[in-house]
Amino acid sequence: MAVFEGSFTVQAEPLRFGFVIARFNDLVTGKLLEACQDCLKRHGVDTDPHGTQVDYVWVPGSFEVPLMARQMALSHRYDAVICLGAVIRGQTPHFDYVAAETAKGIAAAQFQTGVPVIFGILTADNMQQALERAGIKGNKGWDYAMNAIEMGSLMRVWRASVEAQPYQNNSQSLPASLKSAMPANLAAPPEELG
Ligand code: INI
Repeated sequence: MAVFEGSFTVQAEPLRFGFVIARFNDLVTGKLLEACQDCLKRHGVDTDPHGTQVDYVWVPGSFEVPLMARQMALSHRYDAVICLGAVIRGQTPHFDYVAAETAKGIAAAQFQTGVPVIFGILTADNMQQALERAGIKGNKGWDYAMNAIEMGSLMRVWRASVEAQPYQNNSQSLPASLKSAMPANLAAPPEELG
């Protein structure tokens, strides 16, 4: 058996990241983005939008984030997609809808595509609390970038191992009772889902 882990050291083959950033509350999302970029840069990633490692997509609000995150993940251009948003209670009576649908949508994008999609959506009771988590007391953006590096590199390690033993051979080695219980969409590699 084996242990699979992501790594934070610069790799021979550079990781690629896609950002989806909500403009709503951009005072907060801009600060989250700055910390993400700082973290990625310090881990050897070229964050220049004209470079080859990072793309940036801006959307109106957090509610629109999952749609773009899913599209970006489906493109298979990225090792991980990082979603940034700030949903603040008190600014709107539909806080609960926006927060819940954004979380569900991001989880679905990740499960449906097999690409790590980082949940960088801050939920806070007020702007003060949001800003405290986006620069005043600390910045969650740094953590989101670390999560993206770890998951992106873990998936490369995982795929390299799976490629050494092709997926179909793995499923053929399963007992017949498990194979027949496996839904068709799980019996295919994630790349074939769409
Ligand atoms: N979008 C946010 O990202 N944060 C919020 O706090 C927020 N509030 O408070 O309403 C918000 N609303 C906009 C929403 O995300 C959509 O852009 C809009 O409903 C159009 O679909």
